[in-house]
Amino acid sequence: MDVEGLKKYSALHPKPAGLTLQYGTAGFRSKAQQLEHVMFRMGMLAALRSRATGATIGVMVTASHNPEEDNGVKLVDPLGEMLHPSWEEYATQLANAEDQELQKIVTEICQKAAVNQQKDASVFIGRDTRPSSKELSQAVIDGISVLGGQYHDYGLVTTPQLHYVVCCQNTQGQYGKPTLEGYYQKLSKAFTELIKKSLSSGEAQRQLKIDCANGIGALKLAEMETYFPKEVQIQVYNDGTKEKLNHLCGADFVKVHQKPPKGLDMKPNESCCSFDGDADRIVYYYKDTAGHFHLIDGDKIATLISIFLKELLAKVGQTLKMAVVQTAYANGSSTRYLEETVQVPVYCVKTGVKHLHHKAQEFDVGIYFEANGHGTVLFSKAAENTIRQLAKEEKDDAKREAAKVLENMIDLINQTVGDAISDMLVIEAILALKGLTLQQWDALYTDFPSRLLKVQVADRQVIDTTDAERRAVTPPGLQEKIDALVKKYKLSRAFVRPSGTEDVVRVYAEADTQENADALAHEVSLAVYHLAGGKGAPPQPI
Ligand code: 16G
Ligand code: ZN
Repeated sequence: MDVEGLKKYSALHPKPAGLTLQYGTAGFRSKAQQLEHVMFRMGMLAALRSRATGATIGVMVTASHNPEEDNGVKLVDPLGEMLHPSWEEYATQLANAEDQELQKIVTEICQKAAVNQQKDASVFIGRDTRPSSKELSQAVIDGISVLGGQYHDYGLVTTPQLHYVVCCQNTQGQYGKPTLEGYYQKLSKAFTELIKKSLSSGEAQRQLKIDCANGIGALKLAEMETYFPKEVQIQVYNDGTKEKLNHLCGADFVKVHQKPPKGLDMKPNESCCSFDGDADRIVYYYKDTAGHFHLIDGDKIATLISIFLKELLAKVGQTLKMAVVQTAYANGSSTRYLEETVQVPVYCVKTGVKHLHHKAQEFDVGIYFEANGHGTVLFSKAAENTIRQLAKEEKDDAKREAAKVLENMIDLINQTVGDAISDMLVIEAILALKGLTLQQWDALYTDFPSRLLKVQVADRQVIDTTDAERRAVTPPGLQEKIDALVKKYKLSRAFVRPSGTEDVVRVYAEADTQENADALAHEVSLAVYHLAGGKGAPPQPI
């Protein structure tokens, strides 16, 4: 280790005294000015992780749907997955070390994780459009360089694009070319082939309005435009030239507030969707002729994809094991519809992409979506090989054609992580092939009324949960109280969990009517406030 270099560079990126941060579900997130040292150190950690795995590691500088003033960083593992949990702890240790302890902590990590410091290290870097991102990614570069690592800076990319290029690089091109051009070509080729099939069955031109949250999605859609088939017309709104990132727009805003974003004029029955700030989430919506807003969230996206893939798998005559993975936030109506009508097994896991991804890997075809619009589909290697072979060699025309559609779906889906651009193309292709309007898609099932609230407590970690966060184990008495409250309402369900990204406890409730869902959520909030050390004034009724 270049000890002098380390001293010099860490002095350039000093840690503010007394600041401790934790590598959580979304990596590190904070106000941008507090993050320079974290970026420098995550550059170092990526170099170490690269040496430990013998592969290229990704570093993405973004705070996703958070306000423009925030920023964040997360590491991407060799196959484009989230950083392995055992290294999250090293990330936290390194980020919180005092400047003079850095060398010692690096040596400790190398010992614990058996990192050979003589090996080559290779890191890919990407960043979102935040004003602070460029400088912060320079700090990442300093961290990689100080430990003698090589890097490639992709500059402005969506989070899923960075995951994609990392995966391509480490699979020797099997997943595609590790360039943005390679990404655009792969997706657009698959999409064009799918769309052509729908056009031959008489589908009209498709139109879609996209709210890009004033973020990176707008830039990347513009780059991709030349690759799109002309049959699909997209209009980009909130492209970042006028307004602030994520301000009153984007997938998170639309989902949380259940209303259209600012800056997108929506006529009745027009198809619209929103990306989030780093383009790894998507939700759809429309306004009906009476002016009512209809949100089509991640649960309904998972449902559409499940129906489509199940039909195709039946057509190719393969008994591949398919399942849907959700979190406790999935609307109960979606779970019921998937299990009873689509007849696909549904699993519930803890909040956070890594948990969903991990579970989905257990199946031949694992579809996972969070209600907030983050999700994708994973195909096992064996399933993929079978499908590709059938698409090439199957004698039965109908079966072969179905296998070809599946093959294009495999190529269109970004299997490394949820990807708004890829998901949008998947959805558009399915709607076109099935000849479905947004209204018909929306009508598959009706969401149960629900309410999501936040409660402030002194220490949110006093709440410990089990059963994929659906039951509280501590503080004592809380779950019993929730059970009693839930019993008061019909078709009801409620759970509480400490947020992984904000200093609050989240409360979720469903019931037969909106009034009842609101009342139940409020009563559960009061129970949390009283039993888990509420801060400030007690929660008010909605
Ligand atoms: C992070 C997670 C997201 C989850 C959200 C929950 C990743 C990449 N992102 O944004 O999946 O839905 O946190 O936030 O895992 P919460 O813990 O504050 O409710
Ligand atoms: Zn995001």
